[in-house]
Amino acid sequence: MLPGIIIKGIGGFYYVKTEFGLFECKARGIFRKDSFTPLPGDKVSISVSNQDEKVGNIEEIFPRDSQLIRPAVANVNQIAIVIAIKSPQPDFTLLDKLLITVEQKDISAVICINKIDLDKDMEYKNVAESYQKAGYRVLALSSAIETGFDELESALKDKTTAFAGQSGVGKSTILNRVLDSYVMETGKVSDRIERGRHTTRHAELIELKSGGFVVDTPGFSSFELSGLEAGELQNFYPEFRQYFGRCKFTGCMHISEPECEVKAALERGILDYGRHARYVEFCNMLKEKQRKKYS
Ligand SMILES: Nc1nc2c(ncn2[C@@H]2O[C@H](COP(=O)(O)OP(=O)(O)OP(=O)(O)O)[C@@H](O)[C@H]2O)c(=O)[nH]1
Ligand SMILES: [Mg+2]
Ligand SMILES: [Zn+2]
Repeated sequence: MLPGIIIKGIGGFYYVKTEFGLFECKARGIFRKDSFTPLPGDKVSISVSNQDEKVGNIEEIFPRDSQLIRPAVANVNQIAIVIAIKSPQPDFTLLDKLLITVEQKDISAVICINKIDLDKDMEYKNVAESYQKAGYRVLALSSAIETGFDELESALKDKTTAFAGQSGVGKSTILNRVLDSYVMETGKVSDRIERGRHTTRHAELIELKSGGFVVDTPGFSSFELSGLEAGELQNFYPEFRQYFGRCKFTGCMHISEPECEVKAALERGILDYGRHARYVEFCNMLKEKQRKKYS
């Protein structure tokens, strides 16, 4: 038995990276019977059926530390959330929802503010500060003027990082630069369709020379928070945690309660207003959802 990691799956075959190279594998029938699908990122052990042709079978899949749904990838331990400072304008609602989801999955996040070449007024510094206050690692990048890549490369080293974010923010361009070769399709979706190119992509782990893997993901424009209630939302704001248990009311939601430490920190400028305002918005949205469900 040989340990390995599934890099990608196409048409019933799984490509497994091992210390003896890449093997083309089939999954044993037992997985199909349990309707359990192996995913890219899965740690597996394979039996080799042909050493020369590098063919084998997946015999065992080890428990997953994490699982992303869209795209389906296992064992991602970091999400790089990419926003563009301009073109398209940053969507902070989307960014905060992504951060909440990442916190729910207990995966770490790094925020990449891209296209800073377009940012004549250096607005990105304010954005960076808001999220640094929340405890996040923030990188400023531009593929156009080749800046920020040393920091990005050190953030990626030895991790399995999925790149996520709105369409057109530059995820694939960043990855092509990091991988030092043209691997990902870039450009506007409409251009790709006009060129008649095949746009559906399978999630694939791509190995970095310096160690670690990256996964590109197709962009999206919105999604709904799921699997949480309004009362729990605060748990997914790392910057609120230090105030837990210090507000006057037990179960304080930090919205309109008196003697709230989170709001006091907001007034002192320690916490970011925008982050809090969107938190209130999400809370109301989740409450409304709960109300509809139980009425
Ligand atoms: N000015 C500027 N343009 C950039 C930069 N990075 C990417 N772009 C452009 O932005 C457009 C979108 O880039 P992509 O890398 O395809 O964006 P994506 O996030 O992968 O988009 P989807 O795959 O649709 O989710 C392309 O036209 C790029 O040339 C940058 O640093 N500066
Ligand atoms: Mg892309
Ligand atoms: Zn409070």
